[in-house]
Amino acid sequence: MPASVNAMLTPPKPQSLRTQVAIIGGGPAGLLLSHLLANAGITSVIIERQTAAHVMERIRAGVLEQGSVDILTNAGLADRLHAQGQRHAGFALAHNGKTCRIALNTLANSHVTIYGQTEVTADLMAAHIARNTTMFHAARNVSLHNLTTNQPHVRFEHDGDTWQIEADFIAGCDGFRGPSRQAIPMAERVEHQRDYPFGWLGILADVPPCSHELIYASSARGFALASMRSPTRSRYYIQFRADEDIAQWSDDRIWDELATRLGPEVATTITPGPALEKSIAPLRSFVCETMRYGRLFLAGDAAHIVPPTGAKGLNLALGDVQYLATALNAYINANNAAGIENYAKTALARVWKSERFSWSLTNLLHDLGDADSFGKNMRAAELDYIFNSQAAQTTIAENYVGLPFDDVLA
Ligand code: RFL
Ligand code: PHB
Repeated sequence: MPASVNAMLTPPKPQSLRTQVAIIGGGPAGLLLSHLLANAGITSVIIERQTAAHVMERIRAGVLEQGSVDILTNAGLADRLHAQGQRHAGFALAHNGKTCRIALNTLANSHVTIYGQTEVTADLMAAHIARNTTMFHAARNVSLHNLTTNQPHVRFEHDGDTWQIEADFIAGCDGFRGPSRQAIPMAERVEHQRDYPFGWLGILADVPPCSHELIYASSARGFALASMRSPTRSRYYIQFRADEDIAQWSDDRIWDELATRLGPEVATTITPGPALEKSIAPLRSFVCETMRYGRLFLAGDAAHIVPPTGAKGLNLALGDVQYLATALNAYINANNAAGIENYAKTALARVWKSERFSWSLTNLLHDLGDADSFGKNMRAAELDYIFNSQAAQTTIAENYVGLPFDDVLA
């Protein structure tokens, strides 16, 4: 990171600050929330555990729903997204050498946009640097206090100093492992969780994608996904047992495995190349009920996790933030408390539907390691049904492009 950027990120002293909304976590959810609040004339401070460079280097998601594109466009953040994002009107499901195209445009009258989370984060960071938002990076020992009073605060250590941020509200945008959710007493929250005995091994390479649309493949050797970032950059994933060691997977072995799992026809179109990045991610479904405790509101991965099969995680995070910014704006600028009262219920209703879709697509397409043959036959029958039923394809298309938003103020 250039020194000039670092200088702009350095917050002003003294060690105590007052703001309207203290935002814990400077990933996509926290960065977007701060931006939407600033657009409504509301001040915020972002407190992030990692360095700015680390946040901007994360690879992660690649698929934006049109609802997410609209949120970013209305926020004035989408110039590069519109110039560089690729619109996809469909994607393919593959099974036993056959493929079925899910036509998003004809079945759900919409599409998705391929634009990496890395790029979304870069656009958000650029907007904050231009705005000179107060952001603390590399913050340590972040803790939340007085959440059920009208004067909550956040404490942390930064650069050898202890800071206290006094706020009217705190937004917990600190991902699955952050402190915000843990600050809600156990008696006030219920956590619902499903772990899967496998993860994904992802590979990023500067080679042309094997197909102009994404391919989600169910094979006898497990799931594989062919995705992309641009016409010259590919992103692939394979299902990976939880007890496997990434060191055993050379680039060549991954390319061979992808060719086997994606099937002989697709295999001829795969261009292998050296990995720019290789990583593993566990798969998990998780929902925290509630998403509000006093003056603390959770958004994004801090409140819920979906397995990446449905491409929903980032989209849900941006959706929560849209609801939360609307709710805080109505309260702070128009003295209307409906949004902050409705936030958890409205957001969770949408979250549960995306949880259902991500869970069902994960179960359908992965090798679940069943002890008997029944589950395997159920999955094969369901895929066969989907391949031959427009009604089933429509259900998938409708969920994949993103479900509608409710009015959080209603
Ligand atoms: P993030 O991105 O985890 O950001 C949380 C931020 O909080 C910081 N933090 C703390 N800050 C202060 N104090 C602490 N103690 C803190 N602890 C943590 C973290 O450093 C971080 O900067 O959550 P956010 O903003 O809610 O965004 C969520 C998305 O990142 C996530 O849902 C997606 O990446 C999920 N996901 C996908 N989503 C999609 O919509 N489409 C996709 O195609 C898609 N593909 C994926 C994915 C996630 C993947 N992995 C790696 C889990 C593919 C993969 C492989
Ligand atoms: C990705 O390109 O990283 C990606 C695409 C679709 C998914 C998950 C990840 O479902």
